[in-house]
Parts: sequence; structure tokens; C-alpha cells
Amino acid sequence: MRRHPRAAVAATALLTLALTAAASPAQADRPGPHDVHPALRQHLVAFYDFDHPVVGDPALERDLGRSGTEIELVNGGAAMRVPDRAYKGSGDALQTRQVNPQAAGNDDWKAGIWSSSGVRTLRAFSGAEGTTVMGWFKREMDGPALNSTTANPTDRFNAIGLAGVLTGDSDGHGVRALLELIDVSGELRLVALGRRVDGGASQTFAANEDWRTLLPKGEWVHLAATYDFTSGTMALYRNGEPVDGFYTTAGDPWQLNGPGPHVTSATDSRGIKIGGSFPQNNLERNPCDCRMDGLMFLDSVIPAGDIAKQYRYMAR
Ligand SMILES: [Ca+2]
Repeated sequence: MRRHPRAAVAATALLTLALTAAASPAQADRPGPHDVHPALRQHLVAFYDFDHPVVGDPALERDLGRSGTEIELVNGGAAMRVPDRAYKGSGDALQTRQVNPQAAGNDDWKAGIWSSSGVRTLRAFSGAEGTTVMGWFKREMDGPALNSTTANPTDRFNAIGLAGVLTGDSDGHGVRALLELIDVSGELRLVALGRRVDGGASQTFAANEDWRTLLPKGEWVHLAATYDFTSGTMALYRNGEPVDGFYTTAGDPWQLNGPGPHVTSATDSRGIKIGGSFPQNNLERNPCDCRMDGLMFLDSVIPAGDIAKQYRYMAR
């Protein structure tokens, strides 16, 4: 049966009304106007601003990126959202920290998600040519925390975990793309650490400059790391500017010598870790006495110019 034209118009009007009504509440859930530069939006898989608790379960944080990957505020729950100004209009920040350095417990404050079968919503990082991790970080510690997993009361971890995407076979520690501070030949350095092939070796791009200068205690700093799995290159940025550095591993850790295309393993990432390893909370490693905000996980190598734009967009 043919519809009367006027009925069709009425139906269209109703549909428009329905769409408008549906759009209004969704709009309130979107990131703020100063959060995501338009140049980055199409690549934004996951984005956490720590101002969007899951309704009914404030220990979970909503993903304002396209993937809808909720993360857990492990061990501290809603208390981990603290008022602090990382950038204009930034609202609450995430507090992570070691809780009891003398005990081999599982009480450190960290965040993330882990699934043994892979997190399907993070599929954008499977078979990926590139990845970018970025966000605001404020460190409150003077070096890696005491190692709570050994009998020795004075030994320390060799790294401070910031934020990263896990591999498809990760035990909660192994990563595809990670921002962290780690000991490189006896010296702690800000690094981008990447792994193309699950179970394969990682490459590390380490900053030349002293980590305490790059991340002054008590100061908000915007960091970004890019991972180009096709060319085997990584880059670091601080407050929108490239950071000089060097690769720590000789040879071909990403196995780029064979036939391409060279992308990450075709497996769903097992999750995201923020402020220490093992988001499934079965072990403590590399805790970060830090605050973080505006954490972004993108499925592309964001060009230097767009990273600078994103920094200025937030910092203005
Ligand atoms: Ca925030």
C-alpha cells in the first residue's frame, strides 16, 4: 500500500522529534568542548575523563570514545576520583597509588580492564598499523615504589606504569603500547614501549632528558606516545612538543624483516592498564603515585601537528 504523502511527512516529523529527544541526553554524555580536538575524533577508540562514573556502579568509569570499554577503578573505587585541574574544565582526575608497600597484597589503586578471552570492544588495536596513547599525568613519587612482592623490605620495582594497551595474550603486564617510566641501563627514563607480535619482543623508545625534568613532581604534564607498527618507529611528546630519545633494543624486535603488511597480532587486546600492571588485581607491579586525566587510546599514529593541536586545545 502506498503511503499518503502527508502521512509520510508526519512520520518524518515524528522521527525527527524522536531523534532530537534521543540526542539530548546523549549530548550530556559527550566529552567537554575542550577535550578532543576534531582532528583526533575519528581515531579515538577509548577516552576516560574520570568525570563519568557508570550509573549504579561508581567504581566503573565510562568510555567517552567510540568503543564503550568501561574500566574499573581498582581497589579505591569512587574515592579515586579527586578534584584537580589538569586542564581547563577537566573536573575530577584519577588518583592511583601504592597502598601498602610492605605487604604482598592486592590493594594498590590502579585502573583498567582485563579479560582472558580478549576485550572485544578493543578490536581496533588488533591488526593495527598504528596506535597512540596520550593523557595528562602528575607524579607524586620520587622514584619506583618499594617492591611489595618480594621478602626484601627495601628493594624496588624497576618501573612506574602510566597507561597502555595490553597484548592479545597478556597476563595483565605484557603490552602492545605503553607509556611508562622504566629503568634503562641503570637510569629511570620516560619511555614509549611497544610490541607488535603477541609473545614477541618489545622495543622501547626512551627519552634523553631526565625524567624528573620531563615530569616535575606535582606538575600536570601532557604526554603522548605513538607506535608505528608498519615502519617500526615510535615517538614521544611532552606538552605537544616532540621529545628526543633513542631506541634501547638492537635488531628487529617487531619482526619487520619478513613480508608485510606489518600490523599488530590479529587478536583482541586483553585490556587496558593504568597506573600499574595487572588490572585484574591478582598481582602488584609498577604502581604509580600519580594523578591522571584525559586518557586517550587511539587506533592510528597521530601526526606531530595534531598532537600539538590536541595539547593546545586542552591547555588553552
Ligand atoms: Ca577529568
